[in-house]
Amino acid sequence: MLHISKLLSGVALASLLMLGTAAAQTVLKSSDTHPDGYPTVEGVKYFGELIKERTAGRYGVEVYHSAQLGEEKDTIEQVRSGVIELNRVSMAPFNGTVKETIVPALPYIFRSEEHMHAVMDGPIGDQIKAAFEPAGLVALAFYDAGSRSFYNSKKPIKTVADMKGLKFRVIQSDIFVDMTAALGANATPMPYGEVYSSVETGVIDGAENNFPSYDTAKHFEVAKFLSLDQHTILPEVFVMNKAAFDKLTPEDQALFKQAAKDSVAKQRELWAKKTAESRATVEKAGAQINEVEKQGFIDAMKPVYAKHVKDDVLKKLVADVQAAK
Ligand code: GTR
Repeated sequence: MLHISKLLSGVALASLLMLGTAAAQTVLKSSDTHPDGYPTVEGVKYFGELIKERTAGRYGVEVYHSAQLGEEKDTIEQVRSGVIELNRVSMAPFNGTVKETIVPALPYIFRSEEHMHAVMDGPIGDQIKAAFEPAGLVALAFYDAGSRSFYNSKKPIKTVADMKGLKFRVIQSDIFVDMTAALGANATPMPYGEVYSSVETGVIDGAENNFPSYDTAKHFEVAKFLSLDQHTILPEVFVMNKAAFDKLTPEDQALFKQAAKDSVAKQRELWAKKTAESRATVEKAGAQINEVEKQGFIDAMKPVYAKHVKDDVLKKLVADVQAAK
């Protein structure tokens, strides 16, 4: 008897130990353009650990990082059609389909990262999240992406006049195209994965992004002048295919939403750390970073607002964001 109970507890222990590493019963696929270890990849992995733990292994997540499933725009189609269940992307590529995402993508709409957090963590953020549903998606969380600035291979940009004639790759959104044009430069939207070689071969002079992207995609190697105009403080979005979400029980839906919320704190912590590390890395590698005369950039954005903030819904949202403390 003693032997059997010992044996049984041994088996129980072994299966308990396995729970941590064994695959979940239903593994949800998630895409990310960034490499393993990048704060967004780690944020989604953390979400996966939480749901696995909280559903006792019924659900888990596999993150396909490093654009294994394709460039961002293609993976957005995959999550909308249900080929994959989850995706972590920028909100800029949604500007044409989910109009409310235009608001956080507007240049200089946020006064600081704190202002962005206050807005996106509150009712305005909820309104933007809800706007994803008609596009077949449930927005589970917003993740930090710092601020985006221009970098190029030619020279430091100090004033708007320095932008004249430069060719930049911008993220795939008309707002970014129009913003760059309003600054006197030329914009080409193209997939993220093509930026490095396009700068290297001189097809473009540079691009725009945050410190962790500038670092991990190695753009600093080919475009060493980074000018901190900080045109947007646009957060990322973590979405789920709506049909897949609707199939969950109400309890599991609440559990997924809570896990996503809990992963935000983790991602923000990782983001702050990675931003500092990336800045140090690129500076050490010879990147030249400078401040710009920002007011000139802010003033130049009037036509972008005039063109993209047209209907009453967007006008009210913009006013609400500006009024938020
Ligand atoms: C990054 C963002 C990516 C991708 C990329 C880009 O900051 O995290 O999702 O949108 O920018 O510029 O394409």
